[in-house]
Amino acid sequence: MLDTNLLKERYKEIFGQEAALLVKSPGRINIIGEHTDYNEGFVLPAAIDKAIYVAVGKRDDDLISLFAEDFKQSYSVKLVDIAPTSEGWPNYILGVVQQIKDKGLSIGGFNLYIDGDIPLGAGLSSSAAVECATGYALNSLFHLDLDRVTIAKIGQLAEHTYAGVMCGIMDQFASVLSKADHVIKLDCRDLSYTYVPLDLGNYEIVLLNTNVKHALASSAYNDRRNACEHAVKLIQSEYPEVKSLRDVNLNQLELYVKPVDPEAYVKSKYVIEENERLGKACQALEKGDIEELGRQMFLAHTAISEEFQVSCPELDFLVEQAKSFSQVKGARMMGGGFGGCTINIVEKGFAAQLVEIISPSYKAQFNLELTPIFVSIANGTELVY
Ligand code: GAF
Repeated sequence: MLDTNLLKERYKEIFGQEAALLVKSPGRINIIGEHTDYNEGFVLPAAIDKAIYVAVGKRDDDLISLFAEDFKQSYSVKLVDIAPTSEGWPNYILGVVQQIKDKGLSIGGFNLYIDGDIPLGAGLSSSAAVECATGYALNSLFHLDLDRVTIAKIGQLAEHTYAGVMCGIMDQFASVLSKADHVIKLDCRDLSYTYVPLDLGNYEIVLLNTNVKHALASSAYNDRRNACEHAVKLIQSEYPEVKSLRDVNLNQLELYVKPVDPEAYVKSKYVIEENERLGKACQALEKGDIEELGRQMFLAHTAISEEFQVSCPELDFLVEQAKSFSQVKGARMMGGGFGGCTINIVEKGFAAQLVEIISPSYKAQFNLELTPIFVSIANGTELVY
């Protein structure tokens, strides 16, 4: 948690005015269910106690003036002139402004200061947290009357249009709608959801950060989405009522996709089976059956690595190592893939030892540090003041 008084002071130093309000929007974990969201399947995410903080205040002119503490960089643009920028980080804010404009809602110039404690590039959805913190802050500042689900959708569209990643809704939804000590079982088809208590008994969640950031992750992500959509198109020629992989069964894949596009077949099969694994894992969690929950997570990793192919040697190594400890009940790569963290279900008190044992061989093999990240499960976006 960042010192919010310090954030207030920094805002004042930079913009020469008091911030009108400060909003906090968290990063997320996901227990199981990757690359299922944009296929109208299920996900099981939860917000964590690491967040993006956004302080805002109105201006008298029509300028948007931004400052990012992480990069010690500012960026200004007139409200009428906003467009994607090669600067990178402002896109997550400007994309949200664009969506608000596109809805015909009226906003004016504003100052926005941004800081956070979500490790960047670790697959914990810092970009979604930026979008959601911005959406929530502008909603409050300009009295736009947007509900939480709409703020999440605005964040997702900002990612599509200004960051070029055709993501699903999971990250933004988790950032805005999470509830402490619960995971969200979210149906990405109609956005209906239930909160499931995250009670792991004698176990806890430990993230292991590979410290790998894959440069091509966004294009590979979009490729996977295209492969899934191609499979749907092939099936639609026989079954026009099919809308997404959610409506497809393995038999249809086998008949209409496998012979034409074997790669789309394997990837789509992964998605269908991942939804099934999520169902089993969620039931296990509700029954307190941590063994079964962990088993589904290990199976999910093998499938996403071998079939969906968005893992990397570093993630595979960490999951393989985790399997050799009876104190680790489950592990898998988390998020979009190609780097970031594994999520591990570890016996309480064992995490430090686990990291101590794995770190030297990880370093020897990949010349990278292994960083454990301990998280607790937090509420979604909130107004700090
Ligand atoms: C990224 C995306 F942003 C999510 O929408 C989701 O698809 C995830 O990768 C994979 O499950 O975090």
